Amino acid sequence: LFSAVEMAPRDPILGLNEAFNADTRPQKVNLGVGVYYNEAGRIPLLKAVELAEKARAEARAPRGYLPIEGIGTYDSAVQKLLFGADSDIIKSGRIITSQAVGGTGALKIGADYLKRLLPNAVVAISDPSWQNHRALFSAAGFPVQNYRYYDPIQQGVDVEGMLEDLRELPRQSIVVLHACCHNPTGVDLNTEQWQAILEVLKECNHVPFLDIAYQGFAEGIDEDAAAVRLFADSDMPFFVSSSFSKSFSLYGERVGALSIVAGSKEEAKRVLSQLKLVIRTNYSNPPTHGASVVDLVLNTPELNALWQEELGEMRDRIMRMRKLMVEQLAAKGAKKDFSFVVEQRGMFSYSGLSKEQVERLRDEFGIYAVASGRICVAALNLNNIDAVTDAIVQVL
Ligand code: PLP
Ligand code: TYF
Repeated sequence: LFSAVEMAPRDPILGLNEAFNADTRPQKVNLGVGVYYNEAGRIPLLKAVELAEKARAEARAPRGYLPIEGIGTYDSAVQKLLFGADSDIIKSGRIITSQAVGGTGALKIGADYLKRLLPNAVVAISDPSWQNHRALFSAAGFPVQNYRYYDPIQQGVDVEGMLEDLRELPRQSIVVLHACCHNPTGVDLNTEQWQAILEVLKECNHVPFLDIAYQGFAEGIDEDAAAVRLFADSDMPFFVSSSFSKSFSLYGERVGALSIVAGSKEEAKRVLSQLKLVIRTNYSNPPTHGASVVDLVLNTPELNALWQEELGEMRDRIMRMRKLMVEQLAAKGAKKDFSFVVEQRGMFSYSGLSKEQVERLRDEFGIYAVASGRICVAALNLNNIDAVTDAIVQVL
């Protein structure tokens, strides 16, 4: 049966983790995978999460099946975070939200539902994008194209190119957009640029699919949801996949959500019924633990405030690392200006290092980065940053 099965390629980023784990050099540093590490170099267990888990253990909650769309109070809390607590669009009943198995699971059920709704559509993703976007929409049966996004010369967004490419897509294409903290570049659209993109999407009847996996990592919870809220004010139907993997440091618990904005409350109900069919034939219903913890934190004012404080600390620490990296590289006489690193948002920096330089970082210094030159700034700390900037200066 399996004699002719070929070895599939490794995921380029998760594969890096395997190589890193196998590396025996004690000074090794993993700047590959998009995970937030604290100053001690560990994935934190947030205090708010710890308290919610304790309360949950003490309540000895039974583990029955959840509804197909997950925990209702969790789904409403997700809507408030994304659209704003006083959002009119929530009150209108036009949004449906379903708990999902991480942000990836949200993209997957969204993609599968869209395949039923628009079987002949084209999907467009940014160039570059999180590599799983292409893989996931291709696996759902869609042809996947790129739209121009990152301009390496200006280290910014090629908005004109992006608008042009979006206009040239067939009408009613599905357009995947990073709502904030673009992965891998760390370069986001500003408000005017979002507005211009929105106009073109509307004109072409495209279906926006906003992916927000780093809410709270750029400026703040509300600020980082600005694009989602702009679309909410537009009357357009759209999809939002969201994730708590990073913002709650709950990577392995797989906590995310898919929200869909429809034209009316009545339409939204029918859409939810169809989405539930997709979920039922996929994993039946989502797991309880992670979403229960997030539900308790978001819906308990003191825990919510504590979580926001902890998220703010993560955001501030990343910014300190960006600044320190730029200062050290300049002080050490790097043959390149890295000041753009402080302008980039979220966990990543598109460093501009070449594939060969990334290879040298790994082989000679035990420093792991993605071949594209993407480094995870959230993995830097006061113990490893000197070694990292020394090594970068040497490979330049
Ligand atoms: N979307 C983007 C842009 C991401 O960077 C990630 C990262 O993991 C995800 C989605 C997936 O999130 P999750 O780990 O919750 O599946
Ligand atoms: O881009 C990253 O590093 C994160 C983590 O298949 C990730 O989004 C990477 C690859 C993957 C799943 C998650």
